[in-house]
Formats: sequence, C-alpha cells, structure tokens
Amino acid sequence: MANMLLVVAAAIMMVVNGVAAETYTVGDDSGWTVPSTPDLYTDWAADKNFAVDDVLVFPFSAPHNVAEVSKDAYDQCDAGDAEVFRLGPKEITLTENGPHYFICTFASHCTGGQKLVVTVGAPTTSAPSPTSSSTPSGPSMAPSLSPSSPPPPSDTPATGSSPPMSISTFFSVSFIASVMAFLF
Ligand SMILES: [Cu+2]
Repeated sequence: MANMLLVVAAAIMMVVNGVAAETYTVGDDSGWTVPSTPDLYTDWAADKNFAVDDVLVFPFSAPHNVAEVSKDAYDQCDAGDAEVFRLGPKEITLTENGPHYFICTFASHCTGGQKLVVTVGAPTTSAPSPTSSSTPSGPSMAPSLSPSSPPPPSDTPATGSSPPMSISTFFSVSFIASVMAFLF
C-alpha cells in the first residue's frame, strides 16, 4: 500500500509540475564556434523560451571550449576563474531562472562572437504566472502601489473557512480523490 501511495505522489508531482525539460543544440547546424555573423547566437536564442531544467548542448571540439560566466565576464570576454569545459560536446542544464552567460575562452573567439546569453523564465506573450513553488518572488513585492480593494473583513462561519485553493491544488486534490475512489 505504501508503494502505491508513492506512485500516486509521483504522478501528482508530474501533473503539477507539468512539461518535460527541453534540450537545445546551441547554434543548431553551426554548432559552438566563431560565428560567421556576430549575432548568430543572439539570433539563435531570440525565438526560444528557456525554462529551468532545460539543457543546452554545446557541440564543439578543440580548441573551442565553453564556460558559464558572469555578465561582466561575458561583456569583457574574460572568464576569470570560471570553470572551463574543454571536452565537447558539453551539456549544461539551466538550473535557475534569469540570464545565463556562456563564452569560449580560447584566444579571441569570444570577441569574435562565440558568446551566448540565454534568459531562463522570460515572460512569454500569453503565459500565466506559474504556480510552481520554486520561485518565492511575487505577490509580496510592492504592496502599497496598487489602490485595489483590501481584503474584506471575514465573517464567514468557522465551519466553512478554508484557505483559497490554487488551480493546481484543486486538480491535485481532485486527482487524489479519484485515485482514492479507484483504490477503495
Ligand atoms: Cu572557440
């Protein structure tokens, strides 16, 4: 029975967390190299919506390499003490929201355009804000800027009071209920 509950819990996590991670080949057919046009990697990233757990594959061979660096290092093409991966192809998983900067540290390749910035979790045109628990930012910011209605005083009877459900919580509970109905 405990095993069954574990399976159910795993299924719920998959339902709540949604889509699987994507894998992107940097530069597509061009690979990771000094590009023929300086904007190749900017253009490559421009039409993609990167998410946490997506994977970038940098296809290269010596003498190229890849390092994830700070914005300053990216701007100045100076990797400093960042870890440099010299064996390609190299897979790098995007583990955090925000911008990620990559350069090749060999000779002047970076200044020649072998540099990439991808932004993870960038707002898309129509996506609702995710209810994922991984990002604690959000409604706590700027509480005084909007003049919208304050929460009304609650006079609901004690028997009916419960915290509001998010959509995903609702579906999770529904899912659990249907599984339980199936099991018993
Ligand atoms: Cu290079």
